[in-house]
Amino acid sequence: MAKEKEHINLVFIGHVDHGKSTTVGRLLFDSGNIGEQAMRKLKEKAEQLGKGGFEFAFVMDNLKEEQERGVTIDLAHKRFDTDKYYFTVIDAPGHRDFIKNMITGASQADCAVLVVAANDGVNAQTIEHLKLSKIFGVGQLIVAVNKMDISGVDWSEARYKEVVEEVKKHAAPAGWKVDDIRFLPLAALPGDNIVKKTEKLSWWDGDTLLQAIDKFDVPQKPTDLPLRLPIQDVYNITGIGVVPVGRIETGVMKIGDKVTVVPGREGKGISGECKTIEMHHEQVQKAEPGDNVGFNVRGIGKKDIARGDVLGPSDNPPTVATEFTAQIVIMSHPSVVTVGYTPVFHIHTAQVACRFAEILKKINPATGEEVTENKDILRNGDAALVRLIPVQPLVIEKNGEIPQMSRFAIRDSGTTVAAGMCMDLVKKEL
Ligand SMILES: Nc1nc2c(ncn2[C@@H]2O[C@H](COP(=O)(O)OP(=O)(O)OP(=O)(O)O)[C@@H](O)[C@H]2O)c(=O)[nH]1
Ligand SMILES: [Mg+2]
Repeated sequence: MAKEKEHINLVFIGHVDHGKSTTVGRLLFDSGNIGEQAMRKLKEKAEQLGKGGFEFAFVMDNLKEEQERGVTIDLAHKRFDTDKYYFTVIDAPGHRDFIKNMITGASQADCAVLVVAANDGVNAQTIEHLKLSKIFGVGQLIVAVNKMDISGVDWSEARYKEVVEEVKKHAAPAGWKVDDIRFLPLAALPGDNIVKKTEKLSWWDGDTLLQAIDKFDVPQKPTDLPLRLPIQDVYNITGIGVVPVGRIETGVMKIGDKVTVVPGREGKGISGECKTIEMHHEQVQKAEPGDNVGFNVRGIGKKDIARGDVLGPSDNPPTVATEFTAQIVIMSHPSVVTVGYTPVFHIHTAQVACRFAEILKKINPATGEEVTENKDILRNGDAALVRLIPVQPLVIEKNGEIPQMSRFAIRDSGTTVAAGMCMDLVKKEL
């Protein structure tokens, strides 16, 4: 069997209306991933709705409301193949009302393309997305300066350079290494420099968007970090016994390993030896990050562990926290967040209520500066450093040590109200 192409999750982010969906639609169409016929239908539909020019955006914006309003609301995923990679392209919304969908998209992605309209330049959500993509673990970034055709920009190299400098200025405080970001100009609507080079940008001798995304590095599997395997479910299978299942976040699991699952039913952890590992119904000797596995551990019964527990090596078991400090962003809370608030936190496979014990610092997300007024009240858009107390034992790790196990979403009344990551914690001795 031929080796499968490497897979990359790629999210398109940026300010509302800067042309993310149009860029994705163009990329799919110009590379032959969407037929002429389908494209003609979308064009007719866009014209019927009085949204001429949105036909490429409609490739990703499939919802009726999205098409009528000409704005992306929810995430759309599409498979897209180049000679080198197989991408899952994720088109995120730019409008700030739908930021939680953007965050979900960013947390699923390895790499991002930040689309910035040349006429508009850096805008509120350009800055916010630079930050959120970094917070939620996007590793590599391309900045596409779009709408180079638009009147007033007229393919100007000087304007392109201005926008590049503007983005660089905001990328550094958001945590990006500016020298690692790649920049390129394009015009998504007419289709210049997406797949085809263009004479209109005669001064540009760099990559097209397609060439640029093919130069992403394959995301590294965090095999050098300690093993962390959040349990998704536990089955009892005749002939094998108890089979917990889950996806390996970090590290490597091998048959014969001495492993410990925490907190476990008793809250003290439970240990055993890994006897079998199964993936896609086949027995394997070892499993790595990203692998979904079922396994059997001698010494662990069905009642001993449950969803939300985490498995690790017995000599370096996962951390159970009695409290933790986190950096959070409030995204869409119906009112305000204050001390005492106890919503449900979603961390790996765990769902645990945590109480806001203290607001340590309120931060202006646009500048990163501390805000001193109304320090005790957090509203939508606010960032903060807070101290949190889980109401029951919770496995979480510091972002500086195992970032994959540090990120969480806070949900309340069916929506994501905030997101964040653990910066420090008080460890429970088991
Ligand atoms: N002139 C010009 N217009 C463009 C270009 N790319 C996109 N547009 C227009 O910009 C508008 C917004 O395009 P979208 O692709 O929906 O923008 P978006 O970033 O996906 O918007 P949201 O998802 O709602 O944040 C549409 O009218 C497009 O036709 C371009 O290269 N040149
Ligand atoms: Mg869109």
